[in-house]
Amino acid sequence: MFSHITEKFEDIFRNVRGLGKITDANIKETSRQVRKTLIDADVNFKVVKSFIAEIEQKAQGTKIIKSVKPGQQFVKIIRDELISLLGEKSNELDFKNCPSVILLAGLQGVGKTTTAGKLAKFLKKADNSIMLVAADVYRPAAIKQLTKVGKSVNVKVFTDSIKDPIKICKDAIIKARKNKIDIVIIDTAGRLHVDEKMMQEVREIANCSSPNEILFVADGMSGQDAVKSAKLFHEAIPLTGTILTKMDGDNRGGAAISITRVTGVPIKFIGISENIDGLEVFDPKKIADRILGFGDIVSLVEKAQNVIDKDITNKLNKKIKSNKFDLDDFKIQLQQIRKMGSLSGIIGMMPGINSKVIKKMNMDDKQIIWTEAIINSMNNRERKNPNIIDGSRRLRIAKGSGRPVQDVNTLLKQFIQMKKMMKKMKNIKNLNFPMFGKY
Ligand SMILES: Nc1nc2c(ncn2[C@@H]2O[C@H](COP(=O)(O)OP(=O)(O)OP(=O)(O)O)[C@@H](O)[C@H]2O)c(=O)[nH]1
Ligand SMILES: [Mg+2]
Repeated sequence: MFSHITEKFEDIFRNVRGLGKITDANIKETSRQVRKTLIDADVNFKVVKSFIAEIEQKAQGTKIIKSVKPGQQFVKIIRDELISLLGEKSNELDFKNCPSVILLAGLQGVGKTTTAGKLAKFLKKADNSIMLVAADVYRPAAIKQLTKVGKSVNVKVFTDSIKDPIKICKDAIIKARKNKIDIVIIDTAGRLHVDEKMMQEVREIANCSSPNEILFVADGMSGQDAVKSAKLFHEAIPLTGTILTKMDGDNRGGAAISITRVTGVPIKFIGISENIDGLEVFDPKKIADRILGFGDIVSLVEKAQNVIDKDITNKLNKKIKSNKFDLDDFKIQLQQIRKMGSLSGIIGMMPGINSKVIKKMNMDDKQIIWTEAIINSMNNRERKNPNIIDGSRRLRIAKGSGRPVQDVNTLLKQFIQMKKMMKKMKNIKNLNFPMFGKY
């Protein structure tokens, strides 16, 4: 997420932090670099203009204040302004009614149906009863897709084969009310463009379902197109928020940075993977810190808490303490890490880790898969007792996994080192993340 823009900001801040004095010349130079970085990130030009004007004016104001570290002050100005641009604080969903209705709308393929499932899972955590409503009656497989999504999160899905989304929504809400459902999430059909037909349909669905939230789902990868469509949509039907999906991709950040200022509508969530857990509450402070390369340990811990299975972790901890941790356990541990998303994404959230360092570390997610393949090629005895893996066994394992013998050697060497380390750490409370390195 945001790797390119983060790298640029890290370079800018390296110079700014060292400034002993804020002068007209270095204000000008810094804002020139910030402007270029934002433009390259596909941020809306008007947003860039007002951002630059704001930081220049505030930096001018600090010229006269005697500060111990003027450079740091300048960094703070940029951070504060970015937080303000992103909307200042998280915006919660409105749940006043019973049932509360969330209407999801957006263009084709942006991730509405996936997001409906993610939202259901997210809201279920707070003990809400949820109903998903399949109001996309046009795409042949749409109802099936939502049904599957609902099953995966164990949430009821209201479907009907009639081709009338308005009636479907009306009936769904009547049923939800009868069954005392807390939250109804309506998945609507996507269109190629924001056109009158789409608007009309969403308007009618909104009229009949009185949603507490109308959320525009937009593809974060599509940059200013996402911003434009959200703006057009909001002009026709007032939105209560946006959700930017696919933020895990190679994202320049332009949509996330511009959309709130351009539309006046807050971003409420971001989609950060294809998985059903891949939804994050949008927090301007956290995102600003990620964009600027300050890391985001809070999100990392939250993410770990969400996806890492406590029972498994406890079992592994016990094994470590009794020195019984073997390669099978190691494989389970790798699978847990893999659930958290891409390795570079995880490492990127750690404060103080420079994005260039991440690139250099060559954090290839394939390495985890390869390691699993190597472990899979071992037999039970070998996994329980790696000491018996001699030269010919190594050759067999390498062949079986399709990896060079060198990789098998490295894995075994690192596993032995890790076991030694575990032996030394007698009082481990929680398993952290050993073995991030390259095997
Ligand atoms: N990487 C990534 N992929 C996502 C995310 N959200 C959705 N997708 C993928 O985007 C594709 C389209 O998702 P859908 O949920 O079917 O999109 P939709 O808006 O319902 O599509 P239509 O109903 O056809 O308009 C799927 O392959 C999803 O897995 C995300 O946050 N990250
Ligand atoms: Mg859909």
